[in-house]
Amino acid sequence: MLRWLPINISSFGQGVDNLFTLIYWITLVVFVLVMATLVVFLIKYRHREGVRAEYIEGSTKLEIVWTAATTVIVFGLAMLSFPQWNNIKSPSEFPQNPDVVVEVRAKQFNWKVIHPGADNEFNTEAGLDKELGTVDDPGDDLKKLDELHVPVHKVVHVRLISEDVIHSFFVPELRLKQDALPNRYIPVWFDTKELDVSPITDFENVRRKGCFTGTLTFTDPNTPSVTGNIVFETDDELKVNVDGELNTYNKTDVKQLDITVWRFEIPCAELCGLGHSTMVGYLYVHTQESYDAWLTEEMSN
Ligand SMILES: [Cu+2]
Repeated sequence: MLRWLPINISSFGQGVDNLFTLIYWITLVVFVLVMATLVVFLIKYRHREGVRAEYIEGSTKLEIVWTAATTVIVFGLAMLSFPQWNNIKSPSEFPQNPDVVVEVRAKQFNWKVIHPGADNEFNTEAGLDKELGTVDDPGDDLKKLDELHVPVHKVVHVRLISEDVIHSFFVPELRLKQDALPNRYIPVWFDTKELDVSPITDFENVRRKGCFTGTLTFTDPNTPSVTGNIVFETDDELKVNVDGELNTYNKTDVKQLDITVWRFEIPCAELCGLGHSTMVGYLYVHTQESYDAWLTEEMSN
C-alpha cells in the first residue's frame, strides 16, 4: 500500500489500490533501468580523441525481447484490470437491490443531489406532478446542493447526469471516478464497506479518516463529553463546532471519539469552465441511526 494514497472506504477500493501499486512498481523499475542505461551509455560512448563512431542498424534480437516484454506486461495488466473494471463499471455486475438510490446532477459549478424520498421515484417534487405540473402529487423529492448523504456499509446506486458540459464525479476515498455527460444517465454504484466505524483512540489525522460529526470523551472524568463537527485539525488540536461555537480541544485531553458522520470531498475532476476549481461537494456517510434522523428531519422541513 502506498502511504500517500487517501484512505479507502469502498468495497472495491482495495482491488484498485493493488493494481495501482503493481503499476507503480513496474513503472518505477522500468524508469530506473532506462535511466541507468542512459547514464551508462552516456559515459561509455562519450567522445574520445581518435575513436570513431560506429554505424549500427539495430538489433533484431533486442527488438523482439522488448516488444515481447512490453506485450506481456500490458496484457497481464489488462487481464488483471478486467474483473475490477466490470465490478465497478458494468451495470449488469452491480449489486442488485440497492439500499439507497440517488440522482446526482452536475451543473457549472455544483453537484445537485436528489434523494427520491419515500415513494422511491425521482421528479416528484412536492406540489409538482412530473407530467401535468399539477399540485395533486404529494411528491417528496429531497433536493440538496453539494451534499450527498448515505448510510454507512450500504449499497448505493447513483444516477449521474450533467445539465451542461462534461463534469467528472470523483470521490478519491471511494476510488470512484465517473464522467457526467449531458443528456445521458450513467449508472454508478458504491458501498462504503471498508469505512472503519469503531471508536477512535488514535487522534492522528482524524480528518484524513473522514471524521466529521462525533462525540468527544475526555480523559478527565469530570469533563463532560461534547458532540459537534470536527472542522479543523492541527498536530495537537481539534477544532470542533459545537452548536455554532468553535471550541479547541487538545488531543492529549481526548480519550475517545465516537463518530456518527464521516465527510469526504467530491471534487469535479474534469475541467468544466472558469469555476471548475470551486466545484466541490461532500459525501456524508452516516451511521444508520444518524441517517434515519437526518432523513426524518429533512423530510419534515
Ligand atoms: Cu465540473
